[in-house]
Amino acid sequence: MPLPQVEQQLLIPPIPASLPSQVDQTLDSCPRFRILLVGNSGVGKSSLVRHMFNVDPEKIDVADGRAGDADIEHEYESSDNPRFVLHDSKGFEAGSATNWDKVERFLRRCQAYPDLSRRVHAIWFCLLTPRQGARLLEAGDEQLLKVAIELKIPIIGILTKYDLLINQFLRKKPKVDNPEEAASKSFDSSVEKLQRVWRELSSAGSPMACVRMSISDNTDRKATREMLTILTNVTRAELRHVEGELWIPWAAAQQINARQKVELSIHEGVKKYWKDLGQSVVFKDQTVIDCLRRIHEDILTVWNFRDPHRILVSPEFFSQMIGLVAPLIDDQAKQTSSLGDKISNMKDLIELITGVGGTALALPLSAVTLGFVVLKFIYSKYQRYDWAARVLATYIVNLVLVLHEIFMNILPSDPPRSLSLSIAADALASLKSDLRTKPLGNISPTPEGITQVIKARLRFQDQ
Ligand SMILES: Nc1nc2c(ncn2[C@@H]2O[C@H](COP(=O)(O)OP(=O)(O)O)[C@@H](O)[C@H]2O)c(=O)[nH]1
Ligand SMILES: [Mg+2]
Repeated sequence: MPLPQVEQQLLIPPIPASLPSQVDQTLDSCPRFRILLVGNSGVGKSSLVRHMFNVDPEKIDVADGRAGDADIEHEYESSDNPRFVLHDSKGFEAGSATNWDKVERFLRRCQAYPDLSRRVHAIWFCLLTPRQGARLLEAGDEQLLKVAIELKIPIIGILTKYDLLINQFLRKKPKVDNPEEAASKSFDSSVEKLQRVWRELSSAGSPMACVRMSISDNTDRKATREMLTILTNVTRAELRHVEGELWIPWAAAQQINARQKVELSIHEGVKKYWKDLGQSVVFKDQTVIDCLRRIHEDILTVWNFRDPHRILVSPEFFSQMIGLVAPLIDDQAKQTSSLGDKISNMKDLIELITGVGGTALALPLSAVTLGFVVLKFIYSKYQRYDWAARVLATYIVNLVLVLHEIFMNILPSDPPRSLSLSIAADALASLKSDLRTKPLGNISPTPEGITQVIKARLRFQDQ
């Protein structure tokens, strides 16, 4: 797969306006997930944001160490991940009453907006995991909990630098023979203190959402990823009480939890473009290549990869993905004469492609290996055939699987992670090899059929 050329990118024609993005439409009412970060300077907010949203902290800084400088009104955003926006508040150290007033005023004003996109969707309340007798909450902290409860803003307690608590017990070895367990117990008792405060303030009956976090060189990366994954699940779960489908911008914004991406891909797909693939009304009169591109780009919007070279929308990647369904097209097309026999040679095919005019996506030369029948199929108008539906359904499954593979492969590297050509090529190769040993078979081209195959392949049922 050669590097996509910049000039070529400019030539990629837009998908026709008659095939509007379903995902954009869904996200239109609330395109960004808005989080208020609360926590004293140095507690680990920037590190958390860097990992969760896969952004460069240099470019989006959360008021590092500039005491008093943090303006809660400021919208911190990153061009590397357009799906989230942060507000930063310093913690409530004793005596910082003015700061507290500002936060309360800000929250009350935001939550009064009728427009969901302008409200604060969640508060991440970052507290240093207490060590040996240290206090957890400061004077103003209870006020924050009170207002969050009153305004029904999901609030999640994040106890940061958990590794330092473990270290403390490690140093006590051999007196403490299981430092991990001792740290866990100490953590639980801190959380219990927090829950006591919470119970006094909240009438809901459910405990406060709390997670531990450690992001440091002396923490196993896998352990960090597990903690971050728990935070993605807890954040999503806390949104269920809020009106609107806030989990959608959340799932698109976070860059840790592949399962949430898959679930959102399915949720959006089955609303429109994955429906009735054999009888599609929305695909009527469209060329197959545009139908595939719409499906493709909608799924990409959900995954929201940091893809500076635009590899995943390049004609090269697209033709590789078509290559995966090429055998299916070849097989079926041979058995039907459905593709219009007017086109029987390369010259006619080129006419067909150029006939679609400047709007047709030109596949790279490498795509010629796809063969005549395949090219004819994708540049022709969508037709209502069962086998065409199976091609589209198989394309969808393959794309979700390959994006999942890419996501999981880059996840272990340090953020900000960018997609590279070799990562995309490796994921494709790995999927191809999987498909050889375990072919997808005949997918039922219904939303249920597609969903079932994706989940079975990714073994989601087992979790
Ligand atoms: N040991 C340890 N250090 C951390 C952790 N999270 C952040 N740090 C470090 O603590 C310092 C402050 O972190 P930063 O994320 O900038 O905190 P912020 O001021 O709240 O944004 C940096 O040196 C981080 O590397 C953690 O979980 N464990
Ligand atoms: Mg910071």
